[in-house]
Amino acid sequence: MPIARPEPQNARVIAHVDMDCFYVQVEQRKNPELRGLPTAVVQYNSWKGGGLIAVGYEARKFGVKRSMRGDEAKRICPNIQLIQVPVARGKADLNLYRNAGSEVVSILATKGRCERASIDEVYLDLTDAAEMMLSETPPEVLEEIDEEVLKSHVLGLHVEGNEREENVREWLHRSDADHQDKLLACGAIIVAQLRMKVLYETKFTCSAGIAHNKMLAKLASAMHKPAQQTVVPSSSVKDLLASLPVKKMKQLGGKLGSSLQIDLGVNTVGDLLQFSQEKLQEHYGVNTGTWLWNISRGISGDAVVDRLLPKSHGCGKTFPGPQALKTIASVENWVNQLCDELSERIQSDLDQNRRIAHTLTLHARAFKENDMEPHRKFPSKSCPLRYGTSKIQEAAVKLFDSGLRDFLGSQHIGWGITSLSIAASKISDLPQGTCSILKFLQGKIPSSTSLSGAGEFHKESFPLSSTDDVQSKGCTVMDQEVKQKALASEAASNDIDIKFQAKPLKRIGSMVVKTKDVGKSSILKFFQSSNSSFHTMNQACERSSLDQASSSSFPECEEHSDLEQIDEQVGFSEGHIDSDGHHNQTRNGYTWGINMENIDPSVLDELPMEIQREIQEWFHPPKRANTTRRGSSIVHYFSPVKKG
Ligand code: TTP
Repeated sequence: MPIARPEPQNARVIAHVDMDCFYVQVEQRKNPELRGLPTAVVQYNSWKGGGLIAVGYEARKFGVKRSMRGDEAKRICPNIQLIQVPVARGKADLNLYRNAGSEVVSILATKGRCERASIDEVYLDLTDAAEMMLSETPPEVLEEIDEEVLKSHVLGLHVEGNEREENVREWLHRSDADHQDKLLACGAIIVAQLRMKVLYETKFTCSAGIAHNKMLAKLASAMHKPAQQTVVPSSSVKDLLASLPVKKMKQLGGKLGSSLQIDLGVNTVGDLLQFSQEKLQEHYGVNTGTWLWNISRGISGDAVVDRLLPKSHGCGKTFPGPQALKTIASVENWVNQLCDELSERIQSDLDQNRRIAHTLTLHARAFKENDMEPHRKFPSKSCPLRYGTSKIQEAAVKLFDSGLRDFLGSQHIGWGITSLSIAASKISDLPQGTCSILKFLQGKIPSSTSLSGAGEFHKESFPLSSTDDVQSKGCTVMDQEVKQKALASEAASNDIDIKFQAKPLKRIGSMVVKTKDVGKSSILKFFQSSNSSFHTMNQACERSSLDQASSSSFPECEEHSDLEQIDEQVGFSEGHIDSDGHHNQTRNGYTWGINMENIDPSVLDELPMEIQREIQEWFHPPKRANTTRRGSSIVHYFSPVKKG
């Protein structure tokens, strides 16, 4: 359910940055010979050439779309390069893409609060950076403005042919603009520089929207792709929303949007303006009614949450058509494999980021033969999560059994499973150091939701709940101290200085100078020099915002196997990453007078993993002292996920 939040009083600058055809770019960086060629990434399964999950812009010119299968794509674009997603455990292995996304996040996070919203998109709150720039080096005093900034699309700005860049320059320079627009102008400069930094350091292009809230920034980032940015001045909000079909607005793609169309005859977000707040509240309740009233005016107070790490971990697999699983044994086999992967990922999150997931959830899609109740869906089930692969497997199988019982009800008929996914959510930071043991022993880490729980899977102490019961708890924040150090060192190591503190004109200029060797500062030029086809895609492939505004679901994705898909089902917000962090345990010299031999190993086994590890370390200190942080750059948080 959307939540109505008033806009804060102070003007904000929010950016939404979205990578362009992300998996394709990752594959093209891995194999540069693919650059400039029509390319798509396909699911590994070979039926009709596999399902396309990412399509490069060169291929889009031929009409290739994500909903197609490889064979069809080949028919309309015979030269298309179809790259298979890496496979592990018989399913897509997205680590390559997750890690690539993390590289980008580590750069974007250097300029303000950063919320990683999915594998390839982030929100940035650039208010402070923009305010600082405005007070020290406002755009109106800049003599030289980077070409990438001048290429910005400013909604509502009258542009004709070659005058565009000149008009954008004037808009940026306006001394009579209101404070909000001046901040947005600063935001446009900062974002252009961040995008260029991303390009030069990772070789990936991205597109961005810059506005005064998340909702508008997200709409704008999709309006001009690839490798472009769009600014939404407040004066253009009304026009933007007037023509935006309700279904394209985030949160309105489903039942609420349909109800607006059918019950109120509303087709565009702007159409909502004709209804009073009271009327909307009458129809949809106070919260949703207020939210609708707000969004029709472009009001959205959602804050950018400081989150560089995923809110949950998930993995899944689909079994289309004849591949449907029809026996308990085959389901168990797949549940075990998914749990194996999930266990590895949450363990890695624990080791590297000191974070614990508390809830395990299983989702499935199923059908019944000769179904008398076709409306009944396989219910999602969740329970407290205990660490250790076998424990997770055991719990997940029980969740499945419980779901199947509910799904079949009293009917004794054949069934099939067409998709399975499991997720670990409600992730929180681990308490620091050995005090976690004390807290655990004092019951401060609630054992009912802890890593071990009471050991046995009793229905009373380990209740199965439907997913509706699982509340999204919002973000988990990275260890602040570690993060600040990382940010500080990241800032210190910036090749491109984008602080705008001293010698402002030169700084802008210096960036141009520093990037000269790859073409005069424009991201598109970067590609022109190495790849001519990228140039033309600029015009050919502009998409309307409408394409993207509701693109957070993965409808045709056979096995996106990550959280967009799972979170959709659980009702969580988007977000999935795997990132390295750092595990820096302090042992406060406790010995507790315990001899390891005196501890019953089975008791030890039942303790949470991190406590087991602490105890192990008292008795068997690691050979290499682990008291310093692993690397000082934020990039170290996102080094590749360790493989089993
Ligand atoms: P998107 O950001 O939706 O799309 P994109 O980056 O490929 O292209 P665009 O330039 O239009 O933004 O998705 C990011 C990646 O997520 C995409 O490259 C592949 C993956 N993905 C799936 O695996 N399945 C899906 O259904 C979708 C939508 C994306």
